[in-house]
Amino acid sequence: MSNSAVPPAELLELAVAAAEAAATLVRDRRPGQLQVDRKSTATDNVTDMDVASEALIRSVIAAARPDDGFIGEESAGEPSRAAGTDGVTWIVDPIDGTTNYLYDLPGYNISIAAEMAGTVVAAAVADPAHDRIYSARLGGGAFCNGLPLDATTTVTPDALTLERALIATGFAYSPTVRAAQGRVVAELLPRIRDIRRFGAAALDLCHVSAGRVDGYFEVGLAPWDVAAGALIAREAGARVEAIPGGPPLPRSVLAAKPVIFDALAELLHDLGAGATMGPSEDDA
Ligand code: LIP
Repeated sequence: MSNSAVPPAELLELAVAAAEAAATLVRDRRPGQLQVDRKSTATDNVTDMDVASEALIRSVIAAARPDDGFIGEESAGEPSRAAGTDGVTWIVDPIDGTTNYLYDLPGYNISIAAEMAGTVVAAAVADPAHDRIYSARLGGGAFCNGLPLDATTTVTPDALTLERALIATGFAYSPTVRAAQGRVVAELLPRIRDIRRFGAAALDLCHVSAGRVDGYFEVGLAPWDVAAGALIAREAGARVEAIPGGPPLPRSVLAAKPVIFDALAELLHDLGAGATMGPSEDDA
């Protein structure tokens, strides 16, 4: 099947179905004791449920579309798995926010994006703890449980300025990168309303989409952390770009309401937020 013959609406329906199936699995079949393995550092973990979730998503997608490519966080080291033959590639984080999941905290999610010719055209992010499914199709708007999302919504009638903005961020797993990120946050904190660290990039982007935070930035992310959430945030009316002075998307991401985007981008540039991860550091 050629690219032009794949309707994004069909990909969106499949993304939502796979995300719902995985959400039910990880929430309702969570074992009493998770099996935990180490990844890049001692605090970067994968559980048996991350692996089971990815296998389920992969099987749901393959049953409907066997010729699509697939890039999943837990099988990313297996190059043969990425290749597809029909121009559609799925980018999947089977549990984004694994630390939240490990500690049985809300805030983990399942993130699924469908990409065609390098552009994400359909996305679903499931938030099992709150029974929410965020979704978007390129040019079709963003939704949460079927209701439209508007990232430009503000919580007070005053014009939003940087000093009134609530900003989410995240930290890399590498201790040296974290130290640099902590220094940036220390400088940022007195210049904004407050900081939030929810612990899952895809949901951070969904919070931007819903106007629950005014902006979000992070360095050191991987494609599966950003692919779905970035489309949802853009379709909800947020601006989503790399951090000025930082690595390109998806390695660094800045998502914010348009009204504060430029001011936040300039401040993050001045604080060196994009440079907290050295070029040789691979922390995703
Ligand atoms: C995590 C992100 C989180 C970020 C972590 C990590 P994982 O993804 O979503 O926000 O700060 O460094 O990348 O590892 O839980 O899938």
